[in-house]
Amino acid sequence: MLDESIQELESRSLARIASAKSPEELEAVRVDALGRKSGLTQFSREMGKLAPEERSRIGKLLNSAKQKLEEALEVKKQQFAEAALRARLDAEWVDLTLPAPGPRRGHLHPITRIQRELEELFVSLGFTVLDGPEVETEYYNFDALNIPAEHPARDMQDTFWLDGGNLLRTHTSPVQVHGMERLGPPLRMIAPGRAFRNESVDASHEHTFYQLEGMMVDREVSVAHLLYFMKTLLTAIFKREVTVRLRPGYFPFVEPGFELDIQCLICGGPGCAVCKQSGWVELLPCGLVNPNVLRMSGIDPEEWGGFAFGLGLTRLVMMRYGIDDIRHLQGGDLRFLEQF
Ligand code: FA5
Repeated sequence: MLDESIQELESRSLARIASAKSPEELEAVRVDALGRKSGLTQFSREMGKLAPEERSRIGKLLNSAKQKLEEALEVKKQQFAEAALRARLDAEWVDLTLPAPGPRRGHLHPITRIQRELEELFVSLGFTVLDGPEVETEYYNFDALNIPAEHPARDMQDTFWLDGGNLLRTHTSPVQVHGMERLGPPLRMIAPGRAFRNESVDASHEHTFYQLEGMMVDREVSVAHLLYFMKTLLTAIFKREVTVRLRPGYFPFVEPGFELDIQCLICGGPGCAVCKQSGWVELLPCGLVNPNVLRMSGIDPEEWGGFAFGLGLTRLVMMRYGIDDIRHLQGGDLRFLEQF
């Protein structure tokens, strides 16, 4: 009776071991066959009831069954371990002869790139690149540009005022004044940099954006000079024909003043969020320097004349790359920046 039960348990367990599909299944067989509560352990408890010669025979049978099961379990366990190792080696295979991937390189921000292109262009035309403070006094941002206190033009640019009466410059035009004061005529300068306005943000307006100021002061400067430089600038950046329109524009520091608009390159003309459905984008206000401005910076307007322009650099970058929302540019999202 007991012999048969032992043999039956042995062959059943061997079959289960052979067909086990996972280490967990194997462990379940081990517990059933050799564990404290089941299988062979049960039988060895019953041995006490047997006659001595029977006891030794059944004892040998039990030992041999136990040994065979332990061996079979061990062999199967090894097979699982080897299979796991093989799978890992396959998955984590590394070709040490492959060249290492290069280091991840950063690159220039599109605004910086266009700014540098423009700096190179203007330097080649005899202009000096100037830098100016972002925190300005009222005098440089407004008064010296012919915009005295109470002048309605102050409301054209919503200002971030700072404690103590200073402000974040609303445009790069104050650098014209620093340039005239420091260098005097004749003068050819550009000043790229940030401007700040306390206005609501949309697809084409940021509170912080880039402008590039330009100024030329010399004898006999005319609108023809101004237009020549504006055309040279746009051709250099777009490297193709772009449609522009010139219309009168009012800025207290130029007379006459113009707005140079570019046909929207995002929609091509029919209208979109960037051009506010108008088909045109304000890009390059400009004009001949108002004699008052020259005078205030110590330059005699009887002897000298000049032109000035205030390029919307951020908008130019949008047009050049077809960026349909200004907020992408300073949003800090690398997925956007990696496209350039
Ligand atoms: C000025 O800031 C004048 N200082 C420009 C100027 C200089 C005129 C010299 C004449 C002579 P305006 O406020 O229009 O002008 O701004 C100039 C350009 O900056 C705009 O055409 C536009 O392209 C850009 N700009 C203005 N406000 C924003 C804004 N909130 N976000 C992005 N770009 C802006």
